[in-house]
Amino acid sequence: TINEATFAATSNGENISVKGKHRLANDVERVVQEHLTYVREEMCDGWDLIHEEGEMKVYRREVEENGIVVDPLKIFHAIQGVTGHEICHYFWEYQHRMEWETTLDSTKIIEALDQDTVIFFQMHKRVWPTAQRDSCFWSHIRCISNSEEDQPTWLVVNYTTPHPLAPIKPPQVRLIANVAMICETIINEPPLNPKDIKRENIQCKLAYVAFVNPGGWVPSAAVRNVAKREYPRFLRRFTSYVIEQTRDKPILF
Ligand code: 18C
Repeated sequence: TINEATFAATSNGENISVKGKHRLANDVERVVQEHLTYVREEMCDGWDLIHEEGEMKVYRREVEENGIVVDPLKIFHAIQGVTGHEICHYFWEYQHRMEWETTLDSTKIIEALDQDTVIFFQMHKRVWPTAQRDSCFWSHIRCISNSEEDQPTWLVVNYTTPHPLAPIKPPQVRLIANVAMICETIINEPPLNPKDIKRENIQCKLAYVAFVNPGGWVPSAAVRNVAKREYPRFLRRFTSYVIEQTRDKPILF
């Protein structure tokens, strides 16, 4: 459907803000919907289970574009004692990032588009002997209600965008990322009164999806080794961090 914002965006050839919608609102909407469709697709031909650890399963599909590894990655996990809202909150919020992210030298917010959407500029740790990577992406958090009875789905999407405050400065190489964290909350043996739900009754089913293009040539074997080691390490560390942070706090549904 063509709405006013689409019309404004196409008629003058660039994205502008229309009636309270920010200039990237259409982009955000499209990418969120793509992730919601993609996450439900069956894991069939071409997907390899590259790592399994308790409830965590890491899948990858080997894909190269012009000799550059751009392997899509999907991780499924189930975490006891936390909600999808809590997982997404800690994944999205800037002030917690450096406490669980081990692959960054720095992170900063360069623009807030609305209360759920900000633009980050990040400097990644250099992996010797390849050039250092940086990234610039919008980051959006959202709650989607499915029905009256079910807990809502929470998601965060991080998607590369150019920005005047983040010019590419060689020797840094800009990586291109399209990442989603999509979470559902399950309540096991729900007590009659919802107020009596305890952390032991809840579980978060999580899907983490990443398409990362390193933005320039790096040896395929090196990228695949780093990815195979670093993604499970990230999810292990991040989920333990959320469990630790929320343990004694009221449950955030
Ligand atoms: O999703 C994650 N973090 C979010 C918040 O920061 C955000 C990040 C998106 C970018 C992800 C891409 C990271 C590539 C970093 C390259 C440097 C790796 C450094 C390793 C240091 C020991 O959404 C969690 C992200 C978890 C990232 C795990 C690392 C994945 C590596 C992917 C391969 C890319 C290769 C490029 C570098 C060349 C390496 C030989």
